[in-house]
Amino acid sequence: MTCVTLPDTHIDAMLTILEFPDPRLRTRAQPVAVFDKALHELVDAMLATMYAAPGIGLAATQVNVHKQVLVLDVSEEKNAPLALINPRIVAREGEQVYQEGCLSVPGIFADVQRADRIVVEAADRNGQPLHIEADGLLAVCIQHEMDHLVGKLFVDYLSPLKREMVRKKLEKARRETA
Ligand code: GNR
Ligand code: NI
Repeated sequence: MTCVTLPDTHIDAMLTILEFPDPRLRTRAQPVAVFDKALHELVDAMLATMYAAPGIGLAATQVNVHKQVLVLDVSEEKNAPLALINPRIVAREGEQVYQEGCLSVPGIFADVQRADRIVVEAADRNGQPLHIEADGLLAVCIQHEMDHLVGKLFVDYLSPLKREMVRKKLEKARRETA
């Protein structure tokens, strides 16, 4: 296992993923201003953590880094990594319902309604502009990850009663593995 340098800390290439109801998941991420080596190392560590989980996306918020950084790969072959920095949705259209999961809410799956098609403006890891027109799973994943950057989780779309059931189920699962 190699080590990477992150801003003001040294941590393993595999980053620790925060789990609901950790209050740090409610933090609003700050825009990235400098596209430096530390940012590249963060992106690479997030991709490694996402692939290892395994997951199709990961937001910096989930690894307790509160910058507007997300990574994803919705390809079958897991060979299409994408990093979006400072993403903004500039257009949205239609509705779709998808059964979502989240690495921060392990073992829980629920239907969530989101926009069917979105247009996203972002920067890539070098600060170059990215323009992405997404539909289907890619659109779901980008919206799910962008929610993380504003402190929102997919379970927030469920009723308070269901969310409480999720919290208790995770608490019980953690007790049993402790
Ligand atoms: O791995 C993931 N799968 C997934 C499935 C349906 C909808 C959204 C996702 S994202 C999730 C990884 C994750 O938690 N990203 O924040
Ligand atoms: Ni998630």
